[in-house]
Amino acid sequence: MLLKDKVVIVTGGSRGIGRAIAVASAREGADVAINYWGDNDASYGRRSAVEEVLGEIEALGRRAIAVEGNVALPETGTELVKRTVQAFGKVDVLASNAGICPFHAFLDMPPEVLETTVGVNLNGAYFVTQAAARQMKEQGTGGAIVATSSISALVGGGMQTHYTPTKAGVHSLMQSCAIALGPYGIRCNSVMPGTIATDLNAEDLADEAKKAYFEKRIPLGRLGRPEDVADCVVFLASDLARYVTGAALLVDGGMFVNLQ
Ligand code: RM4
Repeated sequence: MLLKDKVVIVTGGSRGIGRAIAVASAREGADVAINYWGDNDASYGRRSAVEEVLGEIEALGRRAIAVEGNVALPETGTELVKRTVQAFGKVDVLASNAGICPFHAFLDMPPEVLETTVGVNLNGAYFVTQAAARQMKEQGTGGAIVATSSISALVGGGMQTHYTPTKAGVHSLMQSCAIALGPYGIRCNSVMPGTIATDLNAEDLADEAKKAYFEKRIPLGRLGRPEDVADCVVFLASDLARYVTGAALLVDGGMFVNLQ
């Protein structure tokens, strides 16, 4: 039980990688607070998805709450931490995972698409990390923060000019927070998922040629699964990584290093 009796917050916890992190944390003994964003787009935090993941966690014998909110708003992180402490008495781990990637060309990128993506992916990570770190500092028993950056922090994407800078920023945020929060025993690291099959990229990967390109480019021969990332987040959140902070872990099946 790598996270026995820990309290874990997961943003974007109702789907994809976030959902896998929430369930993996519960499997390792944690109680879990998930954040979700009940947008007018049914694919964002649809209530049924939230109920499913809460049910999965409770079926593992752990407690779970769901708190709706757009992480791009500073008050969301504050409310999320408050509700978590009210429910479970503390915060030990933050998985700052919420993120969007509305693929779009650069030359006609609407300002609002850029602003929304930066707001959720980078500003949101900043605000939630700040809120969780304040609580961890007050508790005085350290903590672990794991951000979902991306392989896109290291490489570009022609349809992701608004997105890749946010993932580079999330990685850099963890490096700086590792320094700022180290004195309080709070570790900050990021995972860098490669191409993981989730609803974030389902439309993009519906292009069979693109999917085949990725599978050929990945030495392990398959797209990633959310669980592949979640287990790495659990490692970085656990005491197995007690001397790891300011680091980044590529979880990409070898794609990044595969030029030829
Ligand atoms: C990742 C990477 C993947 C893409 C997701 C949405 O950073 O670029 O290829 O599917 O973003």
